[in-house]
Formats: sequence, structure tokens, C-alpha cells
Amino acid sequence: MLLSINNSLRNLSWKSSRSLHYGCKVLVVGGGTGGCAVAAKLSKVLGKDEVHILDPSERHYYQPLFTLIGGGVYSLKDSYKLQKDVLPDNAKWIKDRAVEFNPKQNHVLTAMGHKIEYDYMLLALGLETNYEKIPGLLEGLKNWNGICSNYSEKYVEKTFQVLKNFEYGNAIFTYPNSPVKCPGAPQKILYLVDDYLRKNGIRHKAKLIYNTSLPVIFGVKKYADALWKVVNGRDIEVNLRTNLVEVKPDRNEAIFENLDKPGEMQTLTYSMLHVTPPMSTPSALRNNKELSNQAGFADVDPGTLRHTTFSNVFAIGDCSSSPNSKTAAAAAAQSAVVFHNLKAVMDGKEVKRIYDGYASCPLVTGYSKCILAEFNYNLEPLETFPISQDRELTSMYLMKKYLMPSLYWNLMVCGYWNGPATMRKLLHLSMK
Ligand code: FAD
Ligand code: UQ1
Repeated sequence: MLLSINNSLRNLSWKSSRSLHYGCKVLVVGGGTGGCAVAAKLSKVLGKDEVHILDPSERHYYQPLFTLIGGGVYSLKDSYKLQKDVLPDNAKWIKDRAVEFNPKQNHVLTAMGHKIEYDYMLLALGLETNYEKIPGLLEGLKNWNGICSNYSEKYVEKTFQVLKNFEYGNAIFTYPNSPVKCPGAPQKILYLVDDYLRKNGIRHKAKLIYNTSLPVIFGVKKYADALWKVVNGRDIEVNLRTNLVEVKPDRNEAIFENLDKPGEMQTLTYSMLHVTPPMSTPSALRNNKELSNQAGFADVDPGTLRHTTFSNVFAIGDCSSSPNSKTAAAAAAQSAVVFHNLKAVMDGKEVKRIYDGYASCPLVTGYSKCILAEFNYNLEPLETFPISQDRELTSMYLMKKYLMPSLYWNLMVCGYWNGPATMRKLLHLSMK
């Protein structure tokens, strides 16, 4: 009885002029992949409305589908559900955006002027795309043919339009000079385009170029070796340390800087330009120096995912400083760690769960081929299946195309998918 009165008081919202005042046990900021998964787990054990989720988005996108939308395999409507149908029933959704964090006072201010007080907070704001940082890019995406980007729901469907209209010339694919979500995705679309042009008999009329700011094609040697074989076998030019700095869409020109020789520029003309834009954490987090590190990421312990200064704060997913590859698969593995450690803090127990940096990236290399990269913090392969996964396999493509979306909507956002660690142990045990 007393407990339920307490709960009601805690969640009481009152009006002072137009702004509301909320209070909750756990505030989850960002109801995307990671936030939703942990909110689902927590709200099951904490009960009705003890978890508040702050997120302004009407739609919840399954972003990994964007690669296949760009390739014309799915359409945009296949990639999202309404946020109200995805977030857990037991949690309270505040449809608003965090604009100011005050971790010392345990509260957050929102764009609409509301104040949310919390006992514990999970930062799950993801990464935002900064198309405006490249002069000419936004104008090109909005108004000109030939320029596309799988990284936004606004432009992802344009990719396949550009591809269908391609006749001849340079098809250029970029990787920016910033952290990105799914570091494999900038080159997945390159391979789909290659395959599409071959299937349509016009590959010989195209020059495919992958210009990446990185010094490597992929961060894990085993898969990098496999990808070099793919690009060399398919006549794809790869330029490392080459960063897109400007687009002149009226002249079909893209300007690149050699990052090893700053100031050295090269202008390339294109018939197709697929841009992966620079990315950053959202400004409310990035500009808060109590919560974020120099690079703007929520400053957490890479093992426990608990904030290094504020013991009642955790982070998950793309906005976290944990130095893993930013993928939904990583967020899945992190979700169990965050849940158990947060629960331990609430119960006054020791924080024990440790995240090993697991991330995976299904490197789609064609319309029926995929190399499933899986690895840990040390960039060592951590493969689920008891075969060497550095091969282009149809089974992995089918998993990406059919199994993953269903796993995401039916298990992950409901709090029932913690990544494939258990599956990996069972499969490897059964092979011994
Ligand atoms: P998100 O899911 O992006 O959620 C962030 C949430 O925070 C959003 O709902 C947003 O509205 C909210 N938010 C932002 N700012 C605020 C604010 N100020 N206040 C409140 N809420 C806020 N991963 C894979 O595992 N496999 C793949 O094959 C794969 N392919 C990908 C392909 C593409 C083209 C892209 C774009 C991504 C891909 N990913 C893939 C990556 C994956 O989608 C992300 O890593 C994952 O969604 C990260 O989850 P998150 O919770 O950190 O962020
Ligand atoms: C995964 O767990 C996951 O999160 C839901 C993805 O995002 C869509 C993935 O792409 C992959 C590959 C995994 C890992 C899952 C298995 C079964 C290997």
C-alpha cells in the first residue's frame, strides 16, 4: 500500500505554467535500439511507469535494413514501426527531446521546457548524421540527381533510384573522417551496386571507387583480408585516407582531401555518389562536459558501461565511449550487461557484468552473399558459427535479409535478445 502511494507520488506530474515536472526511478534518454531493449527489461521487473523513456521520434527505425533498401531489396515502410507500438507498455513515453543534462541534480530538461527527475539514468541517444558539415551535400541530396545516402530515412530510398538510372561513369562511395554507426555499411552498398551493374550487363561502363578516411578497409585483419580479395576480384578502386570535403552537385563533382597530406585536394566527377556523412553524438550530450568525453561520447567504463563520474548513470549503444564498433549487435550484447549492472546498483550489490566489446557486422557483398564479421574489443574474431566466417556465404545473406529483422522486432526491442553469446557457446560446444 505504502509502496504504491510512493510510486504514485514519484510519477506525479504537475503543471507550472506550461511546463511539466516528471519523476521516475529510471530515465532512459533515447528509445532507439539500445534504450528500448533495456527499458523493456527494466520495466518488466520494476513495474508500471517506474521507467520513463524520453524520445522525440514518432517512428522507430530498424536501421540495419537501410542497406537493403538502398539496394532495392526492401522499401522504407518495411523498416519502421510507430514508436508507440514498440516502446514497452509498462514504461511511460515522454515524446520530447533532452536539451540539458544536470547529472549532479539528477534531472534533465527537455525541448518543451519539462523537467524530469530520476534516480538512475541510461544514456541511449545514438549518433546523429551531420550532412550539413559537407558544403553542397544537403543541396545535392535534396535537389540533384546522382547523390544519395543510405544513412538517413530521408534519402535512403533515393539510392536505388540513382542506381536504376545509372548508365556509365564513376560511382563513388565515401567513408567520413568521424566515428560512424555500422562501419561496414559504407562499403556494403558499394558491393550491392557492383552486383546490380553486373546483373544488368553494364558493369564495364562503370568505374567503382571507394574513398575512405580510414587507413584500413576494415578494422579486423581477418575480414580486411577477405574484403581486399573481394575488391581486387571485382575491379574496385580503394583509396585509403581520402576524405570527402565538398560536393558541387551542379557540376557532378566531389572534392576529396588526402588526410596524409592535409591541403592536397582531388576533384572527381561522378555519375553516382553515395555519401556516408560525418556523425556525432547529439549536442545535448556532446556539449555536457560532465557526462561526455573529449569526443562527445558518454564517458563510461568499457567493461561495466557505468559512467566514470556518476554512479547512477549508464550508457548503451552508439553514444557510449566504449571503444567497440557501433552496431545494433553490440547494443544487444550491452543490453544484458547494462540491465544486470543497473539492477545491482539499485539493489546495493556489486556491479559484476563485463562487456567484452562484442560487435558484429554482416558485410553484404552482393544480392546473395555476405561475410559475417564478429569480433571483440581486441579486434579478435568472436564468431558464432563453427565455420570460418571470412567467406562470402548465402546463408549469412539470408540471415541478414530474413532472420535479423524478425529477431529485432520480436526479441530485441522486447528485451529478449542479448546477442549471440549463448548460441556461440552451444554451437562451439556441439562441435567439440
Ligand atoms: P539509435 O537506435 O539510433 O537510437 C537513438 C535514439 O535516441 C533515437 O530514437 C533518437 O530519436 C533518440 N534521441 C536522439 N537525440 C535525443 C535527445 N536529445 N533526446 C532524446 N532522445 C534522443 N547494426 C548492426 O548490428 N547490423 C547492421 O547490419 C547494421 N547496419 C546498419 C546500416 C545502416 C545504414 C545504419 C544507419 C546503421 C546500421 N547498424 C547496423 C547500426 C545500428 O542501427 C545502430 O548501431 C543502433 O541502432 C544503435 O542503437 P542506439 O540505441 O545507440 O541508437
Ligand atoms: C545481432 O545480434 C544484431 O542485433 C540484433 C544485428 O543487428 C541487426 C546483426 O546484424 C547481427 C549479425 C547480430 C548477431 C546475431 C547472430 C545470430 C550472429
